[in-house]
Amino acid sequence: MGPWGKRDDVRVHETEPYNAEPPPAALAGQWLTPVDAFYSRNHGPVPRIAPDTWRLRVDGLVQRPLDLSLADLRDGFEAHSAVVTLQCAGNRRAGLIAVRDIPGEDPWGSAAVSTAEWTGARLGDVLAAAGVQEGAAHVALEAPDVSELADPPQRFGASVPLEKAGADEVLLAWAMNGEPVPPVHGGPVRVVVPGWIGARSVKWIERVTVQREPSDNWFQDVAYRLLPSDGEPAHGRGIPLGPLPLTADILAPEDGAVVSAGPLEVTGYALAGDRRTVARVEVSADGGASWRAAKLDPPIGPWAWQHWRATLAVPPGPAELVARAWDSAGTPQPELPGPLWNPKGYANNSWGRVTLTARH
Ligand SMILES: Nc1nc2c(c(=O)[nH]1)N[C@H]1C(S)=C(S)[C@@H](COP(=O)(O)O)O[C@H]1N2
Ligand SMILES: [Mo]
Repeated sequence: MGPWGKRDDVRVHETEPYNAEPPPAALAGQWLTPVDAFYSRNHGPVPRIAPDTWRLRVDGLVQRPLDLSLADLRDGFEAHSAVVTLQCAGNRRAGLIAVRDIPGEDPWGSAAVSTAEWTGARLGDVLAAAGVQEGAAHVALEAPDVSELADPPQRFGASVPLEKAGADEVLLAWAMNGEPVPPVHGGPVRVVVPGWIGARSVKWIERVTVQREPSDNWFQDVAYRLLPSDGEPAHGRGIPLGPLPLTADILAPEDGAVVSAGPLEVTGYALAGDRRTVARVEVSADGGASWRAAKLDPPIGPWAWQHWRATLAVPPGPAELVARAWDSAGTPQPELPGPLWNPKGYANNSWGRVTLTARH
């Protein structure tokens, strides 16, 4: 087993800060991702926080600032569980780097996406206990991990508009797949913001501030923004990323695989954005010249991926597998990464592609 309890075969982009994704096939065909395969994205050292010393401060535009222990959170608020897929905004950046280089950012493949059952208190219930004041519009989330990658170096933070932060699905989670949230995934308590880019699901949450404006934290105000293709990161530039776009991708077979010619089982996932479901997935074994419908699992809940599978006839020789999805609003996935290229390499939701070789 590798660092932080991960499988030996995870692809480690960086050891410090720790950034790793599993082989895509480790995600295939199962709703819940085992913790040893769940991708992990960190911008600074992983803090070790003893559960009995953890505190959560709730302040800003509230009637009653709160200072909660883990016991206060567990005993004072109703517990809720939800199956939620987390996806990093940098998932599939490698496909954008293939279009044009993105210096200084890791070339994440197809597996910066994973699903767990999260259990915790609703952030909305905690905000209600504190009493949100008039004029509040955003909820800033702050963690203790200091990132040297930020300019200037600072703690990791984010903010979420009050409307989303207070929605039923947003959790202060203390359990992941029925076990205490492990340190690398934000234990003792992390925020889970379903349907939004992973960067808003702040780990090791220690301060929640209700305010008029979005957070001025570097990770909200500079990074995790969709810049114009000729733009440079700067304060307040670009579109702050929130809701995830529709994505479908192939998880097995893996890119570069050598398979037997003939019928081939292809599997993958599709994930619709905030408040949409996946309506259709099609798969091609000839680079998109011809398509077949994939068999799509029904949604397990509004915030989780849906897996799909199809059996395709693959003739001997090189082959390109392609997958594409539509969501419940009829929106198709974009075909190519080229027009999606952006300077920080976020939000590549183009058609899933895998090249392989079929042998007699
Ligand atoms: N405190 C803190 N929270 C954080 C991060 C971080 O570096 N520090 N990374 C964010 C990003 S970009 C992602 S994609 C998710 C990854 O969560 P995971 O490591 O549990 O998979 O955590 C988010 N929350
Ligand atoms: Mo991320």
